[in-house]
Amino acid sequence: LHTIPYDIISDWMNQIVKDHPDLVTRVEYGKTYEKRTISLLKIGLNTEAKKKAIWMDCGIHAREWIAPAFCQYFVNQILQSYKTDAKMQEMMKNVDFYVTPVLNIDGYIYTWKDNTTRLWRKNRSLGPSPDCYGTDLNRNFDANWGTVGVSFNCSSNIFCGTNATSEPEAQAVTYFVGTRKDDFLCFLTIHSYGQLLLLPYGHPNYTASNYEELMKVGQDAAEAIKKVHGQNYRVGTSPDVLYPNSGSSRDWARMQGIPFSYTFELRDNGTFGFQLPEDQIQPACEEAYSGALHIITYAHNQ
Ligand code: ING
Ligand code: ZN
Repeated sequence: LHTIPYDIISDWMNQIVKDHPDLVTRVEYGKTYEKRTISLLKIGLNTEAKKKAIWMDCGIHAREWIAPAFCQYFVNQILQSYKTDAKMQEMMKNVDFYVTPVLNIDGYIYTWKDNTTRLWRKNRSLGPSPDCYGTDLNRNFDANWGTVGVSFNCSSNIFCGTNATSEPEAQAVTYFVGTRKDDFLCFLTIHSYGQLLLLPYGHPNYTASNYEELMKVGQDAAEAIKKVHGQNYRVGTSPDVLYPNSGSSRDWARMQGIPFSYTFELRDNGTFGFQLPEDQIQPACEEAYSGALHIITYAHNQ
C-alpha cells in the first residue's frame, strides 16, 4: 500500500461506486475554501426501513496522510467482508456508513506540493491579517469554541478561526451531520499520530454522560487493536491523555447527542510521526480497522 494524491482518491471513489452500484453512492455535501467539492461515500443496502448511520471522516488535518489511506482501507474492507460475513450483511441492512476520505482537501493537496509544504496541518483559508493562512479545523467546531487549547493568532497551528464554524469544511460536516443527528450512532474522526483513542470531552470541565461506557468500549477496541500486531493504544479524554482542547468535531458530535464519538490517532508513536513509512501503512490500517469495527459493532447492537 502507498499514499496517493487527491485526484487519485477521487477517481478511486468513482471506481468504488461503479464496482458496487447496489451498495455505494457518492454524495457531495460542501465546498472547501478554495471551492473544491467535499464528498463522501454512502455505503449500505437500500431498504424501506429508516436506517441508522455511522460517520467516519479522514484527513481533517492535511499532513496526517495515513488517515485518508485508512478511510480507503476501511471502505474496501467492509465491502469485501459484506460478501461473506453475516454480521456485516446485517449491519449493511440496518445502517448506512458515511465515509469522507479527505475532508481538508485544500490542505491535503497543499501537502503534496513540495518538501516545504509536506507538514501543513490546517485548511488554506486566508486569516484576518495579510499572508496569514489556515484555520485548524479541529478547533473550529461549535463545542466550547475558543476556550482551551487554541490560539487566536492566525499563524498558529491551532488557530481556531474568527468564529465557531467559520470555515466551509467545518460548516459542511456541521450541516450534513447536524441535520441527521438522530440517525447517527457513531462518529469516528481519524487522525495521526500517537496511537490513541480519544473520547469526549476535550474541555476539562465537562464529562460525557456515558463516559464510563465510552471508556469501556474504547478499552475493548484498544484490546482488539493490540491483538492484530501487538501495538498499544491509550484510551481516554484528551485532557486525561495529553492536554485539553476545544472546538473539536468529536466534542461537537457528542454535544449533538451522538452517543459514540471518538478520535483515532493512528500510528506511530513519534519515530516517524506524520511521515509514516510505506511498510507500516498496511499494518496500521489492519489494526485500526479492528478497533473501529469493534466500536461500530457495539454501537450497532445497542
Ligand atoms: N491531534 C488532535 C488535535 O486536534 C488531540 C487531537 C487533541 C490530541 C488534544 C491530543 C490532545 O490536536 C492531532 N494529531 O491532530
Ligand atoms: Zn490531526
